[in-house]
Amino acid sequence: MKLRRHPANPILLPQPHHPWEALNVFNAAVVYHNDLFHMLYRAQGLDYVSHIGYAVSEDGVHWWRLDRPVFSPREPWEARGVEDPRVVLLEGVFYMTYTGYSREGTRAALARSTNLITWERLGIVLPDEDNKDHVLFPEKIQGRYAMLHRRPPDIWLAFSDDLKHWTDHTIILRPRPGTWEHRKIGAGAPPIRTEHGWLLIYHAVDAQRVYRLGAALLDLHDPTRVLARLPEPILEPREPWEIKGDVPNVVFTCAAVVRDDDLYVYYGGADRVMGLAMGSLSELLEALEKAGDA
Ligand code: BMA
Repeated sequence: MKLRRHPANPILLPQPHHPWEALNVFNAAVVYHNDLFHMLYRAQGLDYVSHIGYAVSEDGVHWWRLDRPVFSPREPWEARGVEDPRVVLLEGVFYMTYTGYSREGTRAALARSTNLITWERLGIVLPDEDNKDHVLFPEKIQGRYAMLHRRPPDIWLAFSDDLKHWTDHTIILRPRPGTWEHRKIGAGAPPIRTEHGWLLIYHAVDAQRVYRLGAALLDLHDPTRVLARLPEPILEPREPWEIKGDVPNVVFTCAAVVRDDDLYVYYGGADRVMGLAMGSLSELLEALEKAGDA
């Protein structure tokens, strides 16, 4: 099963008149709420420091954006940027997991908001370690919060009672050597609840550092159980703006939205622009069912 690129791609470009987003806009979170698509995107100017900008859309394709970032580096551990936001609506509050980047490395951080514009920092959630690609599940599982994260090269799962202290860390998905997932994998969009299980769209890096997207299905009640995983990627770099940009050969997702049977997968192209690829949710679930946990 392959995703289909939207003909309007790329759907968001750098804005040369705004220094903070003049160079790259990529790896955005998107949530559908109150009949609108809301995007929180990673933006870089010539200094390569990442900020997070906000854009809104009626159709998920055409966007209006704010002139200024809604979230910018403030803490020492994010001095070089706030990166790769993923947003979930959890118990009526928006939570944004993001990477704080500094001289010390990358830290898995969390912020919350009720309006998607003003954000309150909740701090580092996985202290004293380089981590990223951490993504919350949009609801509690068996009474606890659940979060995917990445200790290279694997995707891990952890649980928490308070969103601050995370325990029971386990590896749930490992790269498959010799394939398009050879080097490392990381969670992409926040998991989507379906009747068959949690749909996880993730990224994988091969030996040549090409980033592709894959899909897996996790058990609804025990997401440490991988029910299915596709053998082939659902999206790989092909368009010029996916092949050449700031970092070559990258499609990287932080967001997927489901509307009826339409799956909207938002992704950064070559760390420079935002793209949109579409698929049928039922078709993807069917493909996963056929594949099993190969
Ligand atoms: C990863 C992430 C992404 C980026 C990708 C490709 O490590 O930090 O932000 O899109 O590299 O450069």
